Amino acid sequence: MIKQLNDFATRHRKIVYSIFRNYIRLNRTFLLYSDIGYEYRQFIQPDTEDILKDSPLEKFIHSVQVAAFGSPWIFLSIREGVARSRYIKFHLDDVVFTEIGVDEYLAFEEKIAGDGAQLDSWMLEIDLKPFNRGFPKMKETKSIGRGVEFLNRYLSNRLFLDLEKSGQYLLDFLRLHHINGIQLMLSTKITALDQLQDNLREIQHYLENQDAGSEWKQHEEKLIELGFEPGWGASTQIMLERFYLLSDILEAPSPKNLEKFLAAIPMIFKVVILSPHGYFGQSNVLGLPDTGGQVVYILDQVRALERQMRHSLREAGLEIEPQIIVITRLIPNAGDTTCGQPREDINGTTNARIIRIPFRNKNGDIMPDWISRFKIWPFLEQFSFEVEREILKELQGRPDLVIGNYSDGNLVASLLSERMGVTQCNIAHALEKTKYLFSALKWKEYEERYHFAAQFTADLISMNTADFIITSTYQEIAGDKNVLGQYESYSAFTMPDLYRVVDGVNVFDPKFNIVSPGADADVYFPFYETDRRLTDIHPDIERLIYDDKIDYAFGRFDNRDKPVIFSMSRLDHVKNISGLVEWYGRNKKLQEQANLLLIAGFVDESLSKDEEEIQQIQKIYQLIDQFDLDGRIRWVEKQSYKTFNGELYRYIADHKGVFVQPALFEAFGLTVIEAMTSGLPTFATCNGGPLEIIIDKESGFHIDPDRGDEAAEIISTFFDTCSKKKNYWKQISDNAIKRVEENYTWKLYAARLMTLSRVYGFWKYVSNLERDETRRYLQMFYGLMYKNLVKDVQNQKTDN
Ligand code: UDP
Ligand code: LCN
Repeated sequence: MIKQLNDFATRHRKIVYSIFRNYIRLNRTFLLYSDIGYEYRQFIQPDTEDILKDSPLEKFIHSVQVAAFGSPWIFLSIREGVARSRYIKFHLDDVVFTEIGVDEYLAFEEKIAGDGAQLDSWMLEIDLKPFNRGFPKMKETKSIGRGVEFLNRYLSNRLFLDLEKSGQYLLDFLRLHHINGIQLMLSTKITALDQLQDNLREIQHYLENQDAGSEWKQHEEKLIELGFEPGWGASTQIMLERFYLLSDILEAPSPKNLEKFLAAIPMIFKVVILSPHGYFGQSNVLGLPDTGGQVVYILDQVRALERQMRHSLREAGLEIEPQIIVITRLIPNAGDTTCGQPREDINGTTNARIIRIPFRNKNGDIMPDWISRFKIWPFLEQFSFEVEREILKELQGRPDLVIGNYSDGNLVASLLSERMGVTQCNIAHALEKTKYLFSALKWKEYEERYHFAAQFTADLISMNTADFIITSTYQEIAGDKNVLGQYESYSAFTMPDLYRVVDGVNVFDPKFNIVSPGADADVYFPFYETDRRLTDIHPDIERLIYDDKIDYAFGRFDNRDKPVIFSMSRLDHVKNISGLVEWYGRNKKLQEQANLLLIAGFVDESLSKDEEEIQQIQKIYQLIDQFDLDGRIRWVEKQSYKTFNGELYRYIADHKGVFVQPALFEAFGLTVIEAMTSGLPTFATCNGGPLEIIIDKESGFHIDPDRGDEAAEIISTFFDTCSKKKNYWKQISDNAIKRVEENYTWKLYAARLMTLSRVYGFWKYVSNLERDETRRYLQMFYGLMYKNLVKDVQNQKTDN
């Protein structure tokens, strides 16, 4: 590529020179992908058009992610495709492109971004690459997020190539499992691979002559005699299937058989789910600052997991109740929520519960109030110790799987999994790094408010200690052809004067798996399923939308016959509810076509304790005034009852409304699938998960939050088309319902998560020793970097 580019530059020196001089003249330190493309398009004139069209330069320009300017140099980070970054420097006078290493590129960024103080100083470089050299990596971008499939191929290959050694691992692994003092799967009677194969033959022969429906108990004596302990199956048929599978694997392993066999081993009985920050409760919490989809996700996840775990334990012939505990923070001053209670049983489960453990200050005093997720770092280590003690007591032993959520939960999961030797799964929900422009490079500017230095350090640690990582979409890992993935953004970045990451996370690592969540099918279902509808609450819904006397709402609709444009979210800056108000305000036609209904935050500023929320409240009022939206907008405070909200989506669908998700960035977007499955045509941000959830113009519409006028136009055109084409609204609505039903369900999710836990549990066992170096490196990073950064957060006053 570089050679072609330089050849082109030699042939068309003047054009290349002018284009880059043009960029320099803009006098900006950094230009991003979109600006680079825009300026380039402006440059093209009739006399240059033919030369530039499809030229190496044009391709190059389209691949630039960031251009950093320090005249006469321009350093460029380019992305040749998904997850494939390279770094180039360009000298304006020489008109020559030279490929450089990531370290040189990042050093240049540091130099031009800062105040120059760090010039030529030594920088700590974080490089995980040498530690991962021995570990298998995927090569194809289409494999990203399908790590378990790759791992099964790799493991079965290893078994195939060296049955002696790998088979012994498998045998040892099968002797490892026990529950409540009962040995499972294999006993110590079987010590060698040959013996296992012989005994497998014998037990198969024996069981083949028994009634397929007969149970373990009836054959216990024979099974035990041959070294087979409980856990193989509830019936002879199931046991036989599993014995056959193991025999096949030991003879000619295939990835499918290996996955199927590992997925059947009963090894997950006790699961701990960590979600420290926010208000974690089952009622009255949604829509509060920091409390949204993560809570909904975890509660639905727990219900689905418990069902799935119980089912697979029964299949394995074990009458054992699965145990799931969600660990969160106890907030003594929790208002009208349950977050001040140390325990809460989870509705819809038999055994799962929430356990709350307080944050403490340095003196050991309990922190009484809610603390923003950006400021919780000083409390996590102490929290993790208390959590460990509580878990051991509660579960009477170690858990089999620890699942972290968000940066804080994932860090605590790392600490616990290291201390307890348990498989660690991470779920990020919404990494902050890509939400804010240059969040790492300009970390100092963000520090006082967001403390990204501690957060990104915690992320790096937990991403590298995790045995496996679950994401909701592909783009969360590796973005798309134009946009950097959220995890990908951790592969190389710099925080000037702190450290430079040259290899932080590799998205080709098989630890990444896409397992998308769903929407609770009992609550969110299509509007036309009339038998299930909650028509009794329609008067309450109507009051919420139309009654201008209720004090938790602002505004009213003059014309009730118009359909409603509905949006609901927390009132964070990133959610961009104020953006939606502005787009609506600027489009008179859209105002004629539909009313705007918002559910978000508080309408009374004095009730909010969150800085960002207060700013958004003020901004929305200012926009309503500026565009004189009286009579067309209705803004209701957060609504935390999901049964009510489920019926509200459907009520709006009854009246041919639509749903808009205008976020500047949305990691996944549960409201998007809730609205879609209710049958609402949905317009959602193209930045993040919705880009993947919605197929544009088929099951909904993508809108670009940076092009608000265009977004408003897309919505307006939709209403136009609906008035011309009788079935249009129904067509999009049906497609939306179908899209969610086929791709986003909790049943699929739970089965997949359980399979992953077992396969990665085995992988952890096989590769444990080889990970010691990484563990030690990360411990040092934690001790010397993270703990210091935390002190800085601590030194700031913690008043939310
Ligand atoms: N939600 C709610 N009431 C509100 C705002 C949000 O019940 O006032 C719910 C919403 O239905 C969804 C969740 O909170 O289930 C928000 O999840 P999403 O993934 O859309 O965004 P997050 O808040 O996690 O960033
Ligand atoms: C957090 C977010 O910001 C959302 O985009 C997700 O849908 C939610 O968590 C659940 O994962």
